[in-house]
Amino acid sequence: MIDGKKVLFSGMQATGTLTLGNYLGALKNWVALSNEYECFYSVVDLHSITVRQDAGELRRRARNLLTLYIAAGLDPEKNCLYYQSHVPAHAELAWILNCFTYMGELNRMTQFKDKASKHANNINAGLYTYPVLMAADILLYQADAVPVGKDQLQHLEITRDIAQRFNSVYGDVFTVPEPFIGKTGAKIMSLQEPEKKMSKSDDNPNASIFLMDDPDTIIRKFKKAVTDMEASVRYDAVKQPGICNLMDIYGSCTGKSTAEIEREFDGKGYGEFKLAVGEAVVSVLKPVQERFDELIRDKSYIDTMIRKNAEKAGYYANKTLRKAQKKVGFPERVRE
Ligand code: ATP
Ligand code: LTN
Repeated sequence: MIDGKKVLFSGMQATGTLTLGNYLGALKNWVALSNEYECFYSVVDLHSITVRQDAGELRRRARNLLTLYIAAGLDPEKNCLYYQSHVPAHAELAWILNCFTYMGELNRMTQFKDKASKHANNINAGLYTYPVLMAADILLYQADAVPVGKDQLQHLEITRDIAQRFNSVYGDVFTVPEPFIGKTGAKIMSLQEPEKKMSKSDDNPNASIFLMDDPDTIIRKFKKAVTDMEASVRYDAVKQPGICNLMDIYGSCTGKSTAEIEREFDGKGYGEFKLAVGEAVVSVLKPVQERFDELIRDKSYIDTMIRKNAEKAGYYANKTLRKAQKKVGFPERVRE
């Protein structure tokens, strides 16, 4: 608890251009939850270097991502928006937690298996212990809730196991966090292969909608989206995975339920439906894009918020870090 409010932590990597999946599955929920909780939202740049990055490009993307957090509606006065690399406690706690995590647990992580097969020439130890760093992120702030898309549930589960293991040895050091999955948009699928999740790192640009795509591009990509054989807008995950995905996107952008969408497009063709989905997405993304364009020019505003929020994050993170260090037996620092 901070000032009587429950704590919420989440983070994103600046390893590509954000997709509609990141927005509907994560960022949109972050904004919705930001009044109710004391929120920490990080740009997790330590995680990003588990795959090779161009340094200048990573720096540029990380700044864009922090700016996008604000553009999407997160007030940096109320929410702590910061770079993970500005708070060394993340790496320090991760080391301690590494010593409370079993290789057997890490071997089961599906994201590791996916990324290892994609980057077969660079299966580094950081990629392997990625979930431990993620556990450190969350536990440092004593987070009660962690809003993520479904793909991150396994990492939340291991975070809870590590916290419980540490607590069972040393008493109540860490809050055991709960995942928070939004009702809609939890897993937005690729527009070209609806059995795969929409991903920043997909090689086919038509598979993903990027947050900065202009309206014409968005409409064009939806027109090209893979649909099914049934020729009706009906929610049937087995027969119509493509249409279900488009219905999820439409529902998430308009707030309409599946039944309402089926009624709205009863007797209408895929073409009309796809256009409506495209238009709904354009109207959700346009205000975010406009605000981003304004903010990115205001260098001193962004710099000030980066400095202030890194201090705030550091304050809370260090409190927990000191507690954990003391428990495992590191000596107190002698002050003059
Ligand atoms: P990559 O595709 O490069 O592995 P990513 O798109 O999964 O990256 P992350 O930074 O790992 O991006 O994820 C940021 C947040 O967005 C996480 O909470 C994740 O669960 C969520 N998310 C990512 N893709 C989707 C998706 N297709 N649908 C819903 N949520 C998603
Ligand atoms: N692993 C996450 C990003 C991430 C995260 C976190 C999410 C790093 N640390 C802490 C929630 C809480 C991802 O790949 N989406």
